[in-house]
Amino acid sequence: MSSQTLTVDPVPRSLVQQRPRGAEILIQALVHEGVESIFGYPGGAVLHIYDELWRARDRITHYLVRHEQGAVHMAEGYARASGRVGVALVTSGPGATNALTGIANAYMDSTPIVVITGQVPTRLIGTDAFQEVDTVGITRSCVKHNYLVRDVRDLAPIVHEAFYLARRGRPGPVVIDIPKDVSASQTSYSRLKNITFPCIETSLPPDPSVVQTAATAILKAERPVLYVGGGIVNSGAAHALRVLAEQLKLPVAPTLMGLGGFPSAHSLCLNMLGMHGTYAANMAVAESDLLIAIGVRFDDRVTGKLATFAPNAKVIHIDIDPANVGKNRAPDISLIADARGAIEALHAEILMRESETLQSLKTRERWWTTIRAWQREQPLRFTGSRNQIKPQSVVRSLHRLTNGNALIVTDVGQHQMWAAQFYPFSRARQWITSGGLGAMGFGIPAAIGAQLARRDQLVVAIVGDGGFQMTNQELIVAMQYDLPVKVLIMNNGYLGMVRQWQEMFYERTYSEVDLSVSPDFVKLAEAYGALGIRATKPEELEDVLAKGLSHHGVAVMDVVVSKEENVFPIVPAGGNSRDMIVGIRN
Ligand SMILES: Cc1ncc(C[n+]2csc(CCOP(=O)(O)OP(=O)(O)O)c2C)c(N)n1
Repeated sequence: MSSQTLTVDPVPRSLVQQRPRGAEILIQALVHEGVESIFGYPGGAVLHIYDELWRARDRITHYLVRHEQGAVHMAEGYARASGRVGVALVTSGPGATNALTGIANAYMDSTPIVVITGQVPTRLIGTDAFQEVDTVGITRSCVKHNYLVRDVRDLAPIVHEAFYLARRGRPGPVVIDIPKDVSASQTSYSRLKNITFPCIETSLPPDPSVVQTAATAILKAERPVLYVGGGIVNSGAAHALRVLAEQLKLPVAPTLMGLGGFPSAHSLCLNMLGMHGTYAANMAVAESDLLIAIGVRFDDRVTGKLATFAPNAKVIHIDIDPANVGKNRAPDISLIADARGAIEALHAEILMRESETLQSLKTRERWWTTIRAWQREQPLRFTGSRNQIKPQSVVRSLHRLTNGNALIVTDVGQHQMWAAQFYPFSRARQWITSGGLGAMGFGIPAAIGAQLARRDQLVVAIVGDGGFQMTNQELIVAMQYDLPVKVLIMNNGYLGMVRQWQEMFYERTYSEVDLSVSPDFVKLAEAYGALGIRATKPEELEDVLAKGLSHHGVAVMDVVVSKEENVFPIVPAGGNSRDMIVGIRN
């Protein structure tokens, strides 16, 4: 454990003289952190904060969401698209509980956000006061850190520490719970001193002796695979990864969260691995003798049955978070370091070993022959149709019409997997999805947050007809603040992913997955003032997509797709690559 010193800007003299109240100190600290946007929803416990926010509206823009879950997902989308810390502000009690899904989602996907929650006055805490919940207790297991601010003098240091913790090392959500009397009380405020606090994540450069051992293992391996995840995106390691992969012709298998961290169309890319991964990626991992795991956590959606995952492989695990290493699979070599620094160190070490590199490249040829055969044998494919729109072809058309450049945000379900499979990504932060938590309702608000962060990009939210009905109320936020997201509904009339499992593993007992009674999504879009258009036949698809994508404002494209399409390949839960079902149905 090391000690870290954090230097923060002092609070201006003017504030010291005026004895500002907590709410003003909070806003000032947020301004110092560079916050320009807050997604939030007011209530009794945060009235002082909203009062100050109004006064500070030329420095911080507040985006009034329509449900607190939306606020946190917007903060996540903003953070994931920009690499900055997203901020959400909600009231006590129901505000905090509504925010919980987003907080848990950010925790699972290592997204840096700060969530400020109001709390009942300190004297009422523990009395079951109106709108009281134990926010610190409720969020404990799904935050990187949380605070209950009991004294206004602690407020500014806590805010700065919260931002530091949210973005540092493995990023994640930090909650600051502020009782109403703390935001109201004034303090004579002296200059902030440096803050020192213990820190478990290392910022040291990667251990050179471990780098050497890892380089040796990589150079000696006959069937290595780079298994890379969201850590590549978070640490800005995409370029370094590409250099290393090309240096040794290493096959790259990204996780769902790692998509975009390595170009999907690159000849070394095997595309996604895991439950709905490609045959080649899953077979390569199954047959590999060395897994170079970077910024990943051996999630069960990747490993299936852990005991039989990559059974013959040695594992090098590189991660900034020591808690991640060895959690699910004991590594042979572990390197606790930032992904980018570690990859660059490996590259430099390998550069010095010319003859071993040549030898390694020779052995790689045989491995690639095997991999290419798998790719030829079982490419990603689907059966086309003349009278029904196939969901996979929707993604292919979207890719073509956006020149592969759109920032894609998805909800959760079959459409999410088809987007991951059929939209080749060319850059980091081009793909935003709810991976670890799999939270339906993520897509629309996250896309709105991403659009705010990247006004220069075309942002497309791909959602199912189920997920659309969870958070479509946030479309009015996109309208109100002129954030022209495009929403593509893959409308199959079912909770498709659940229906697929019921078809495959529950003898087609379709229990409570029928969504044929749904609102008219085109009219609903129009009710929000957005463009609403629909495609029901294959010949309408490209026109509808082209019209929706080129619309200047918010557009909702309701694409009615074949109802009982399945996502393949699929490795049944708890199985392994040998149980993979690749079959396509006609
Ligand atoms: C909040 C939440 N509730 C339930 C689930 C379980 N779940 C996973 S996928 C899915 C179906 C999604 O249906 P839809 O949004 O229509 O997308 P599709 O699978 O049809 O593409 C459900 C219910 C979930 N992931 N999140």
